[in-house]
Amino acid sequence: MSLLQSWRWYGPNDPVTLQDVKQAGATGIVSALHHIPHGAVWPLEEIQERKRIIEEAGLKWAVVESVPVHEAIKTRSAECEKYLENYRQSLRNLAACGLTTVCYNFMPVLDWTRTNLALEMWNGAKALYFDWADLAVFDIFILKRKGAEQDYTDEVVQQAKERHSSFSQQQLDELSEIIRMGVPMEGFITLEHLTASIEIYKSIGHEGLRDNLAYFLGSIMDVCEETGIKMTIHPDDPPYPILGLPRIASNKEDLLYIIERVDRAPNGICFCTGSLGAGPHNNPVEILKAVGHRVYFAHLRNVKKDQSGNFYESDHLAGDVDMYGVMRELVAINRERKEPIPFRPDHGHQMLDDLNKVTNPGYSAIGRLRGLAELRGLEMGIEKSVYSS
Ligand code: DNO
Repeated sequence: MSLLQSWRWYGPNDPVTLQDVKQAGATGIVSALHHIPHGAVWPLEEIQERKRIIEEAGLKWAVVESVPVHEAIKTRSAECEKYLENYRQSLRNLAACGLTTVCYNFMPVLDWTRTNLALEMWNGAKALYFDWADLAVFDIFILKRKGAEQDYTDEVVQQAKERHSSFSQQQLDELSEIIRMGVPMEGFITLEHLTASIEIYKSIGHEGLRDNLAYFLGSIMDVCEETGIKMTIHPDDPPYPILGLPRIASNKEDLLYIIERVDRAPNGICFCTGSLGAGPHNNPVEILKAVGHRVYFAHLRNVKKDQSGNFYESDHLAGDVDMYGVMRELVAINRERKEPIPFRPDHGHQMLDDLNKVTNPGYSAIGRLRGLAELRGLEMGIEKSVYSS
């Protein structure tokens, strides 16, 4: 049984169509109802409608990515219980439609963070990029966070000062938007909101956030066990604290802590090689060996870091992540499963015809098609050479 080759599809507004997905060779769809406000119950009819569209195209909705966890749950504030009940109801509705693998993250306020969405590669393709000095420009001069300078090395602060004085207003506005963007369909967070959240998380801290995650998991596990839902937490991207916000899913210890603290089978992991691989402290193959029994979904992507810890998203098979090692381990884990583990080529370069199109950052068609093709080939090569000789 091979892994389930999947593809993130943002829904009917995605410029990449389901027909494109089929031509790329994926059979599983990873999708979410992005138009439902965070925290609201996902209505049964809407889930059924999305499922119908996917199935009519001859595909299968394999993973729900994501059912967002409302900030009131992450911060365990006043309306937490209401949002937990909503979350449980969304899970029940999903399960009623046969959807049982759910991805989520527990990153405070922001989802993934980059500072440039179009870093030009040597061959003209464009990649997503994270640069500490650009983040510092935003943090120190745009967000003006109290004490921000202390979170960067002197060298980065110096670089940030130089860049800040050389950037045009338009460049600064763009940088600010890029950092404040998460899932493109779900809008931007404002500077005011970000500043207020940073204050709230300061008092919660690392341990507090861990407790809030454990509380969230504890509150939904019964429903998961009753309905067969498997939850998969997405690692922090990038996997270290930024903007003074705590991070609790950034390395092997964090992931082990999460699965052991709420030690129930539905408490699983979305193994994202690109997120984990961006941390100089992480060895994704070793992490997968440690937590593989709870991995129910994988994002396969590569990154290339420089000495200062800046990184760009590299070709799927070329970068700091030992993709062969990851795939070999994933294939081994998959062989022990009754259901295939879905994986998707996570992000891809904007390339070829896609350079002339409006695409969602990281989610253009052709770069992901290339990634999927390479990853499927790698999988087949491992299957044949390791298991069928
Ligand atoms: C980025 C994605 C993330 C992921 C969420 C999961 O490309 O991997 O946005 O979907 O963090 O909740």
